[in-house]
Amino acid sequence: MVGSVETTGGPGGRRFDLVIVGAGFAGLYMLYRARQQGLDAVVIERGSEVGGTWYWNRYPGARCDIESVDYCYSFSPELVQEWDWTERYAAQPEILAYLQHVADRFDLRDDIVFERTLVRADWGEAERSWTLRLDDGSHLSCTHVVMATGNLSAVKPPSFDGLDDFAGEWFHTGMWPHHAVDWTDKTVAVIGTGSSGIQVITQVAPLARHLTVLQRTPNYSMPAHNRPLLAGELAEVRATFGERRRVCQLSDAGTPLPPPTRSAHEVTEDERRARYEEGWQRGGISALSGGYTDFFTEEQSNLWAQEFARDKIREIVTDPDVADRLSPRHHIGTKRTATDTGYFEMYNRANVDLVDVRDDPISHIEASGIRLESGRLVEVDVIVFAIGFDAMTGALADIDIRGTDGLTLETAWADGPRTYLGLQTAGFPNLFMITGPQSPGVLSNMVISIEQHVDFVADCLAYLREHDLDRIEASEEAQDGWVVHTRELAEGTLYLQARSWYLGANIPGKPRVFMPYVGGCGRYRTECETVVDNSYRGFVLG
Ligand code: FAD
Ligand code: N01
Repeated sequence: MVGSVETTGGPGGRRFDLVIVGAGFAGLYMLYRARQQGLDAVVIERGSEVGGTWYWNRYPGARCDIESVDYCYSFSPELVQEWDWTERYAAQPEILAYLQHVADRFDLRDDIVFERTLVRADWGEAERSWTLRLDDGSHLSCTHVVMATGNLSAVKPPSFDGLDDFAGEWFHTGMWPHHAVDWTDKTVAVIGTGSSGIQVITQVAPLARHLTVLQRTPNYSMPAHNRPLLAGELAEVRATFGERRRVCQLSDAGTPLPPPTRSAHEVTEDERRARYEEGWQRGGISALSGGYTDFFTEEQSNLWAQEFARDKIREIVTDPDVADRLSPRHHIGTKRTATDTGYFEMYNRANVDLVDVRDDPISHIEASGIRLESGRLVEVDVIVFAIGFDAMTGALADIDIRGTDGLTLETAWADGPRTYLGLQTAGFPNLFMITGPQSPGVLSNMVISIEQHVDFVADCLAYLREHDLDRIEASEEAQDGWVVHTRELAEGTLYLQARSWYLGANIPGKPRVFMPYVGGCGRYRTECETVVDNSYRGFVLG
């Protein structure tokens, strides 16, 4: 066991009030809140350090796409004042350093067990507690468990035939090694053009001898216009932080940008293009999506924005054939839009090739490289798999979770996740998820959503103690209502038309169910507040 917390003792292991799984943004803040309430709490973390996403995703170019001053905690005014973000969009080392600072500053490490994975969790109705089994065979038990296991923490494995025969090095962006990778004189292939692929391509192309990008689906990417933050800007943000944060909390996406007020149909073509251009010059993930109210709901409105984005690609990429192959056709925003620093420009370099693996898929990997179905061999020294994650449900599916009467989470979610508010699933009492499916998490600035969920859970645990209660479970009825509500909201959007990880479409055999809540952070927060104001309506307390 790495860490000073003793977890053994008795047949079910030592008993805690609360076990938190995961030491990313969510787990760290959950531990902080639990400590404030005097709970006996422990965090179990697979990695050997805090950070979650920012511990695992160390690939070159990894950085956030929500502005640093908003992609951070708000719970400590002192922390807000003392941490100096250096760039508009912080890079992975800086975000990791921030989370390490949080762990140290609030003395959280003492209650974190590193290098241990939760493999099984069993609810015991008689004892009213969870028994948890870790990968080293040790057990512990607890009254409540919080899964802060992350939405993008279970990597999609590179299950290509022949990978073991590959003579070179290979890496997955989501499990990047801690040592530096030497790209000099190397021929490199990057598989995947999601946000991770786009970031890594931009960094590796100038360093490698040759880079081949294997693209299955072209992606939209907005310029980040990343730059150093000036001292004056930080001071201004700090002076108005509370107000800025409140705006984020009540917004749709958890950012301070003013929401659009008009449909794209209400303006002339010139006005539309001027507004898109203004967004492009401002940059960031909502450069185009923040333009008009019907961007996500109305085909023509979305199409106008798509055309603008494709025109930009044609302007940047000098070879018209390459530009055409890089031009996405899906509704913009319905797969996560990337942000970049010079991504499309990379295809003007003589050492970069684009290979289409939609029409000519990867057959297998062999000693010298990647063999396509046509027989073509892409010979490389290094392969980077930027192929994504089993998103939203993958980390939970990796744990054998058994609730009342032995009901497994696998069975309960066989046709897709079913939750109440994305916080609990009926049949799994006292088990909470942070930013679970059917909550706004992945469609928002996740730190805003994480803080809101952690606050909900912490306040709920305090309420239970105040009322001398120790059991809480979502009712089937409330859950059914929430699942229908979430689905109906999504049905009014274009999201359902894309083959995205939001829909589970990137994982063979995964049920095609749109998993996030599209109603926005502000609306969702109000829904949660109403539940609390009505004595946790929809939950059964005992
Ligand atoms: P995570 O950070 O994923 O932490 C979960 C932790 O749980 C991990 O450390 C994992 O090891 C641990 N764990 C999981 N299962 C187990 C188990 N069974 N036993 C023990 N430990 C376990 N979001 C944004 O809002 N803005 C961004 O700009 C942004 N950029 C991103 C960039 C990348 C490269 C990626 C992959 C994601 C990005 N995200 C972004 C989403 C990001 O995941 C969240 O913002 C946030 O970091 C999630 O924090 P978390 O604590 O919920 O989960
Ligand atoms: O993963 P992805 P990601 N053969 O699933 C391709 C966050 N994030 O790690 O689209 C060939 O988006 C796949 O192709 P297709 C952010 O939320 C944020 O890039 O399925 N190709 C796709 O191109 C993001 O959405 C940042 O046809 C295969 C790519 O691999 C989420 O994390 C940075 C393939 C996977 O893209 C996930 O991003 C990084 C195969 N067999 C991540 N399998 C920021 O900038 C998959 N692909 C903040």
